[in-house]
Amino acid sequence: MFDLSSDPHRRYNPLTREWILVSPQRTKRPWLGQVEKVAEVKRPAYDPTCYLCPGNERAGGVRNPEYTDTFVFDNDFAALLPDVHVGEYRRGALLLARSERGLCRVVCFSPDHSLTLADMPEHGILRVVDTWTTQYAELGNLDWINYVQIFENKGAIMGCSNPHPHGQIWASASLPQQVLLELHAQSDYRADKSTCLLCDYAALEEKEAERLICANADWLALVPFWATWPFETMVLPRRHLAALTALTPEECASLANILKRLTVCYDALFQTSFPYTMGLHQCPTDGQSHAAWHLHLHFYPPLLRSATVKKHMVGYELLATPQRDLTPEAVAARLRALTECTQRTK
Ligand code: H2U
Ligand code: ZN
Repeated sequence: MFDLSSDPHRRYNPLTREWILVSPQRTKRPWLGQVEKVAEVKRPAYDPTCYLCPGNERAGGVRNPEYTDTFVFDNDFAALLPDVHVGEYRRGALLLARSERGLCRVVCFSPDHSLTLADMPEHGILRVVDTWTTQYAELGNLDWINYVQIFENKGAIMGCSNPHPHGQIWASASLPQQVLLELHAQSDYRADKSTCLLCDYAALEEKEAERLICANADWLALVPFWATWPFETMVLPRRHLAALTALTPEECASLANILKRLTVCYDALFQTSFPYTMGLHQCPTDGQSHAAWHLHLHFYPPLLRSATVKKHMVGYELLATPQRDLTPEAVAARLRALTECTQRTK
């Protein structure tokens, strides 16, 4: 009898239409690598050398205001620029390049240098959600911006340059690769079944319960059946909606609640400030209706078995297909147990 918890198998990701390899039998193999305990230094609430703290000078000489809430500014080293030479480079069927326009911003989540999202009170996280919403609306309303990517890189291991709580926004004229994959998959699913892919998926996961981590009246946090990263999760609204701008004030507050619970449980997993890349997948802002689009958030954490041992996407994974040993069900059970613990100690 084929058993997902012990037999090697492939799983299908219906959002990107990619496959991953799952090898649960390998979790029994001995581990000879090192596991180190990391000493976490308590950071001050204000760091005079931090370029994101209120009142400090950034590279290029601009000084941050004495902000007391969230704070957004144009990235001084933007990857995308609004004014570019427009053009195309083409050599036969093989060499193709196109100019790209865009805007990049940095979002400080709090003036307090010592915090992370997990440390912030729910009302503070709600201010971050509100800021994301305003930014998505403002950037998305520019007629030449067709997609707004909001994300956070957390932890030095993820390439984050500064521990001050902050995220980024990259808004572009083109629809990026991952977004196009998800857009086509969601649109085709709707055309085929007349229902929404992620509405159907949320209902299924709620019924099966095996991969759920935590939930509230409006949101589910779960380990996707097709998760690639060991502790990857997804946050889904129960209601079919395309972007933060469609949320009610209650749904904004309950999103803050789910983000708090998920990030606290992540920190509890390896007793470390848990690194990740997280981001919102919202509807493209290209003026089309995209009725099939269902807002969701992805968390892609790099850690595998401790605060220092990370998962490497190498070898077979680069050349063939991503692979994981721990099953999404086993991971969900661990994270769920931790949310229960952290709830109890609250
Ligand atoms: P990361 O920590 O995820 O690298 O984000 C910080 C961003 O802040 C990064 O994109 C920008 C960098 O370009 N930055 C400024 O805009 N001004 C500065 O003075 C330093 C860093
Ligand atoms: Zn700071």
